[in-house]
Amino acid sequence: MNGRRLSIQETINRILSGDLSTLARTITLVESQKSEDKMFVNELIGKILPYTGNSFRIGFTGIPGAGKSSFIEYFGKDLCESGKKVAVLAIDPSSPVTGGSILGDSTRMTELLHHPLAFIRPSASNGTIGGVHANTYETILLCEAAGFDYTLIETVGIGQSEGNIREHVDCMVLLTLARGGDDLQGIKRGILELVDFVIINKCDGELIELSKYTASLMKQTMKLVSSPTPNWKQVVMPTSTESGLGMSEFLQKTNLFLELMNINSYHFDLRGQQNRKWFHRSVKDRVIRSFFNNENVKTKLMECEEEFMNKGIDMQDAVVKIIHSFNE
Ligand SMILES: Nc1nc2c(ncn2[C@@H]2O[C@H](COP(=O)(O)OP(=O)(O)OP(=O)(O)O)[C@@H](O)[C@H]2O)c(=O)[nH]1
Ligand SMILES: [Mg+2]
Repeated sequence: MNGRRLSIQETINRILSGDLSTLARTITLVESQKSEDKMFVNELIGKILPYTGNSFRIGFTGIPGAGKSSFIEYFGKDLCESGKKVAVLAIDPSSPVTGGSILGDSTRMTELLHHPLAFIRPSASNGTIGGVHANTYETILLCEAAGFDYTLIETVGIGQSEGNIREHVDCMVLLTLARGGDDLQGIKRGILELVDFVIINKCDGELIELSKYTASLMKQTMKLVSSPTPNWKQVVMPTSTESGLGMSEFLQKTNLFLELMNINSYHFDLRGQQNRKWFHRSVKDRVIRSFFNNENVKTKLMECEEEFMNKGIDMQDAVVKIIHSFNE
């Protein structure tokens, strides 16, 4: 933060009042590796927890270039035009740390970027675990405290990322492209079981027919795939952000999904499960950090490493010695 750091309470007050520059600076602290920043953020998140959980969290995944950013921009603008506040978190494991394509994402979302109801936060790839930033969950919570109605999260599909992002969101959208029947087999069933929507994107120009054909094949496939969301049958549809095909239908379907979540206690239960998982991840993370930052552990680790390399100790004995050193 520039100059004097705000107190935790002042930061919370500003976030709750929807102050976006404080939100952005706090997300930077969330992503920081400094222990003083981590302590500040941990206390802050604990205090804002009662003000979180209210956004509709949607994860978008798909191969690089499937059109995720363009889709989010189109959908996000539709939401903003209906008066909704939209936060977009773009996580891009395919780009280098300072990320050419992260800049690309921001520029691709230029219209949404300038919308007064939108907030776009690209995250560098360092710190990602399977395509999800280690601190994505905390960032979602901060956006919710700042009053966003929708949190849209973009991540590149790299196999494992879908499972990780699924733990954070209410609804998951897979964007794919027109392909022949044989290629369809290449989409892993494990991924299909995690998604609520399968979008055959770029259904325009020369690809209209093949996209529609792909959508019909995919519908057949999805009949056999169980849905991750109770009482929801996965939707398969072709779309194009160039022509606008399917985009208003997508908006309607997501509204239906949201209604369904609110009718029964699903939303409430899901938030409980998500917070519980986050609690476990956070505890694990902090235990690991405090263990490896312990001076005795650092020394013993180096000693054992030498012994191990010189074949003076086996792995199991080394582990026992290192664990014991923590309490010495
Ligand atoms: N024809 C057509 N092109 C599209 C459509 N949507 C996106 N594109 C183009 O496809 C390219 C990739 O789009 P992006 O929105 O950046 O795709 P992405 O999935 O976010 O890409 P990464 O973030 O790099 O993984 C761009 O050149 C877009 O202009 C569409 O509906 N139709
Ligand atoms: Mg993108």
